[in-house]
Amino acid sequence: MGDIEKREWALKLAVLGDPAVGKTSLIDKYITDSFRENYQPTLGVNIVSKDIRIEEINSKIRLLLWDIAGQHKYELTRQSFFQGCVGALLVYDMTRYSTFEQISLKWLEDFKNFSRPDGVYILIGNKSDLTDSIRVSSEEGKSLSQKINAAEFIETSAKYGKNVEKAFKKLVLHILRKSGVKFEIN
Ligand code: G3D
Ligand code: MG
Repeated sequence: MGDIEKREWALKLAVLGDPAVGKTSLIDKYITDSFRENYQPTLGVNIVSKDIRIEEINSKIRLLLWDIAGQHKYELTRQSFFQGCVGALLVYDMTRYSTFEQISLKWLEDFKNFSRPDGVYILIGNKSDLTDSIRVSSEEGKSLSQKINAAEFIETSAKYGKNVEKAFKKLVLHILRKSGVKFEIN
């Protein structure tokens, strides 16, 4: 099988959303127990890399996950933040409605304006474990994801790791498929 594995990819992905929605927690949960390299914040972002295998297409992929470290600095550097970015997780906090509204008002706009025109994004409602404080229903999330043409809608809990791996994996699969690689996404 070794010689069949000829593709190697590096994908730059952004994790976007208002402060404290759980962007860094999602990334931390995702890369725990895996090889990781931390680049110290320079331009107001944290960049973390993770190497994964995608069995569906027998390929190795290096993910570069870009995480906003400071809101203000991000405003100044967002053009370089998005340069070469092929996908994003658009994250809101299910317990704070304003973070949900900011997805279409701000984060999707930025992604569309500054990243590649064929960029792929998934809508993420995070903190699904806080069941008593949920202010954004699953129906509203689903409905927004359809309205904005998100590739998927996934509710996650970074705290308990629920659907975290799935969210990143799906984003990668949708990007690969959009780039012309043929396989099924279940
Ligand atoms: P950010 O990177 O988007 O700014 P963080 O957000 O990852 O720093 O998370 C902000 C706060 O939300 C943190 O709490 C973090 O523990 C919490 N949080 C993130 N994801 C979840 C989740 O899925 N469930 C719950 N219950 N909490 C979550 P603190 O108190 O450390 O500020
Ligand atoms: Mg953070």
